[in-house]
Amino acid sequence: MAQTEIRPRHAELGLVDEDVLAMYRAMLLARAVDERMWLMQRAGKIAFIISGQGHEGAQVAITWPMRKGVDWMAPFYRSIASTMTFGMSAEDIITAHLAKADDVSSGGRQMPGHYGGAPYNIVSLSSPVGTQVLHAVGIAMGAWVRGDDVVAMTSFGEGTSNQGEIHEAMNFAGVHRLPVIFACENNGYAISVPLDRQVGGGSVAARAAGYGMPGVTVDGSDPIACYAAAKEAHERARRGDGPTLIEARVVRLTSHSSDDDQRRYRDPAEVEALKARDPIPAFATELRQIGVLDDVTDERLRAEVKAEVNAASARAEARPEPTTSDAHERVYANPIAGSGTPTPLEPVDGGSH
Ligand SMILES: Cc1ncc(C[n+]2csc(CCOP(=O)(O)OP(=O)(O)O)c2C)c(N)n1
Ligand SMILES: [Mg+2]
Repeated sequence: MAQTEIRPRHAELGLVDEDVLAMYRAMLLARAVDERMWLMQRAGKIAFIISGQGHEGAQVAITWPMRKGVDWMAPFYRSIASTMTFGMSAEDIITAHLAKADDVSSGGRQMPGHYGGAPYNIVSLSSPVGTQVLHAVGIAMGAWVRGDDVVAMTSFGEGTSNQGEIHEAMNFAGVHRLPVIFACENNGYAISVPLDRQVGGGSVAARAAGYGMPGVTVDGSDPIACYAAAKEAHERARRGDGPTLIEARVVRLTSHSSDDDQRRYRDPAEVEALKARDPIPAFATELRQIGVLDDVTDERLRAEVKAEVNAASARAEARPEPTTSDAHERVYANPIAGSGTPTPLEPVDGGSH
C-alpha cells in the first residue's frame, strides 16, 4: 500500500538536506568561535566579547536567503553568526577582536569587538544601539533611487527597538516601501532589564502595523521557522512590496558581555531553563528525527569546526599588531598618506598552523 510521504519542513521551503546540514554547521562554527573568544578574553588576549550564544539559530537562518555580494547587512554587536553566514570567516572575526593591523574590519582602529567589512557588504557594527538600523534604511533608499536590486538586512535587540530613531527608520521604510528586513532578536533582556520593563505590551512585532509593514514573531530557537520568515521578507522586499519586521524570540545563554555576571540579576533557575531553548541541540534533534543527521556526521562536523577554529585563532594571533606610524590611516575619509581599503584576510604564512 502506498504511504503518504510527509515532507520535512525545509523541503517545503525549497531547501535540500545539504542546506540544513550547512546551516547546522554554520551554527556550530559560530558557537565555537564565540566560545574560543571567551577563553581568549579570560586569558587577557582580547579586551571584550559580546556573545551571540543562543542567537545562532535565528542569525544563521535569517541571513540564509541574503545574497552575498549583492545585499547588505547592518548588524549589531551580537551578530557573530550573522556576519559569518554573510561571508566573514572565523579568522576575520577573531582577528577583529584581537585588533590586529590587517583586520578587515578596521585594521584594529575600532573599539574591541566592532567588526564588519566592506568586501562583504557588512557595515561595521557600532555600540550606540540602533544606529545600524538607520544605516540599513539609508542603504535601501540609495538602492531604490538607483534602481538596484538590493535588500538591506539589519538586526538589533528588543531593548534597542525602543530607541527613537528605530521608529523613525521603520516609519520611513514603511512610507517609501523600502527593501529592508528588520530582524529584532528578542532575548528578553537589555543588559539586566527584563522585557516587561522595556517593551510596552511585550511585542515588538505588533508595532509593525503602525509602520505599515508586516510584523512576524518567530521562535528564534527554530531555524526553519526563522528561515521561512526571512525568505518571505526577502522576496517581498525584492518585489518592491516593502519592509518586514521579524521578531525572533531567542535566548541569551551568557551574560550580556564579558563585563557583567547575569547571576547578579537573573534567577539561577531561569538561567538553567534557558538551556532547553538552546538552538543547537534543538536543531540537532530535529535533523536526527528526519534522518538528516546521525552520530557519525555530527562528530565529523564538530571535529571540522574545532580544527577550523584552532587554525583560525592560531593564524589570527600570529598577525602583526598595528603600528603608531600609520595610526591616521583607516580613520579619516581622506587619509594623510597611503591608506587603502582593507581586503579579506589571506593566511599570514600560507596557513600552515
Ligand atoms: C544609545 C545607547 N544607549 C545605551 C547603550 C548601553 N547599552 C548597551 S547594550 C544595551 C542593551 C541593549 O539591549 P537589546 O537591544 O535588547 O540587545 P541585547 O544586548 O539584549 O542583544 C544598552 C542599553 C548604548 N550602547 N547605546
Ligand atoms: Mg535584548
